[in-house]
Amino acid sequence: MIKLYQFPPAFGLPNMSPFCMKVETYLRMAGLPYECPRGADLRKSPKGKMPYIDDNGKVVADSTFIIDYLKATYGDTLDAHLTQAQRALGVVIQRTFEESLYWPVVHSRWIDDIGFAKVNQAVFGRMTFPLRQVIPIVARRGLRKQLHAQGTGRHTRDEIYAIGCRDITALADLLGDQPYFLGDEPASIDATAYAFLANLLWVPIDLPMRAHAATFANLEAYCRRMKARYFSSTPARA
Ligand SMILES: N[C@@H](CCC(=O)N[C@@H](CS)C(=O)NCC(=O)O)C(=O)O
Repeated sequence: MIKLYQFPPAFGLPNMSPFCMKVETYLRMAGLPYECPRGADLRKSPKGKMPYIDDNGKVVADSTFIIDYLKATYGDTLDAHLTQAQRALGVVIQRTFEESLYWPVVHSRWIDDIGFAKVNQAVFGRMTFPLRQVIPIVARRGLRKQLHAQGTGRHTRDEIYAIGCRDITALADLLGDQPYFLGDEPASIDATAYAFLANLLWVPIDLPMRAHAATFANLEAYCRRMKARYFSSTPARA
């Protein structure tokens, strides 16, 4: 069975990492059985990030490469119906979530004191002294460095949330009144979209981007639709 290595569930979501939740959503959309071994360790990940999978000894890291591998190995039923233009739009939507919106989300969780108070408790709350004192500080410092290197960390808080809100508006307008991002049928891009939008709407960090996303009824309806279709059963945990 496919082993999906990822962070433990948090905030009532399968994962608070949108990249991990993307792969778990894809596995469910594609109907591929999987398990999530407990105690997944970032240090064992080939690329030092989550998620990665082990499929009978074949280890693949990075959510997009994992999905490419799963499509190549088990077939690609989800995207078979797409036109070239829809495939191109899927790539652009994916980049907006993963390369743009992701960074304001990271800021809201790890740098903004309001978000960090929640994340600190959810992620590190069960750690014991002295790790409970040290690890959150080290993790936060690491994320601050990443944000600075990527560039988002050089903007003001207002500028960062303006970038995030503009992405959210564009994505909500693109979805419009369609049931799924590329039309009437779900496609693999919906794994990314659901993972990011559920993490934005349903993680109780009350910052401008969440409030902004909540003004678009289609985004909430979309997340409910995806949840009902693919997560009516409890996520598999080994
Ligand atoms: N491009 C990667 C991104 C994965 C990623 O950034 N994962 C984050 C969690 S959202 C992570 O593992 N961060 C740990 C770290 O940077 O130390 C993918 O698509 O899987």
